[in-house]
Amino acid sequence: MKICKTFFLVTVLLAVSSSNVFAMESEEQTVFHETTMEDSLEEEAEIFTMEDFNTNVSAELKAGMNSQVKKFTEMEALYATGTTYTPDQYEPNNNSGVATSGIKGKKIQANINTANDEDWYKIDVTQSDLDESQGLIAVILTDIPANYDYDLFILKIMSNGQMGQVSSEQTGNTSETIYLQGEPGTYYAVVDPKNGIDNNYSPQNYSFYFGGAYKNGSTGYMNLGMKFDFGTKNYGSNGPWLSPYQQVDLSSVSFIPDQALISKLYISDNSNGAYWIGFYKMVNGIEQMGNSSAPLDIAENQYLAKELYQIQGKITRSDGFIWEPQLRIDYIYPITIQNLRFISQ
Ligand SMILES: [Ca+2]
Ligand SMILES: [Ca+2]
Ligand SMILES: [Ca+2]
Repeated sequence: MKICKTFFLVTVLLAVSSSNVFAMESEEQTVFHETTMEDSLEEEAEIFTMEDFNTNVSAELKAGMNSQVKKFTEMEALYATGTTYTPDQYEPNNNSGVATSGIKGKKIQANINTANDEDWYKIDVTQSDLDESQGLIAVILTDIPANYDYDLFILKIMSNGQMGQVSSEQTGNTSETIYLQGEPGTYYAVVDPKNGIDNNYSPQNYSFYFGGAYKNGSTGYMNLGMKFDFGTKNYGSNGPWLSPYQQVDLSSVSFIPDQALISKLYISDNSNGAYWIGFYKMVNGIEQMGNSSAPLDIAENQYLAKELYQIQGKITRSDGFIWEPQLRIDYIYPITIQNLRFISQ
């Protein structure tokens, strides 16, 4: 990529120096028609007095100034009509020696704002980073401004000393996404405007992420507004009694990332504190004895978090016990363009 860019620049310089821009200089002399002051007088041409001249010119100038002159403050207004212009806080970073570090696992905003700009990022990946993300690294370049085309390159000195490179080079402002089976070490990521496109730079930001391909999240305990009123009952040897279920549909909520998998599922004991015997909490048929705050007994990372949840209680004796369960879902989710909004800046 670097070689291509340098070669391109050299080609342009050669093109400029080989064409003789002075060759077209004209040798013709401009010939003025000789009109004397006297001729003018004879032709009775309209002549302005010096005073008129001054007045007219200054009026024209004034009119011209008012209609054409732009103030510097208006230049900001031009940007304000589109996406707000923000300087690239990570500059200078135009080569590996000054590459920006400290961005691992974050979603950042930066921009390609001059013809020669390219943005280098340096990321040190550790074994524990990889352990947290199933060994996978995600690198995502998105929100590329409309009508521009930036590409994404990943470089790494491999253990044998050779340079490894992988790239994503979609056309247009299509997002660039690379998933890597990671190994510990130093990676360089480069956001590079595609060559051969005029004015391929913009003050508008792109978004960039380099980090684990999976992240953890949690809904926290959610009050579902459910009440299970078991009344005053003693089923004794006839029990236990199974309540009707109540359900909550989380299959299309926006506060849980798409494709999230349940890592741990909790159902709380919240209640009015009345006496009970033999109380069991149930979520989609998974049972847990009352007074347990442990996660439910389900396999980790195998069930979709965005699901329909059916909740029931089972009880042997109730002295007016009312259960008001809260549900908590801990999950793991893949870093995709859609899910980037869950990543902090
Ligand atoms: Ca930049
Ligand atoms: Ca740069
Ligand atoms: Ca591209």
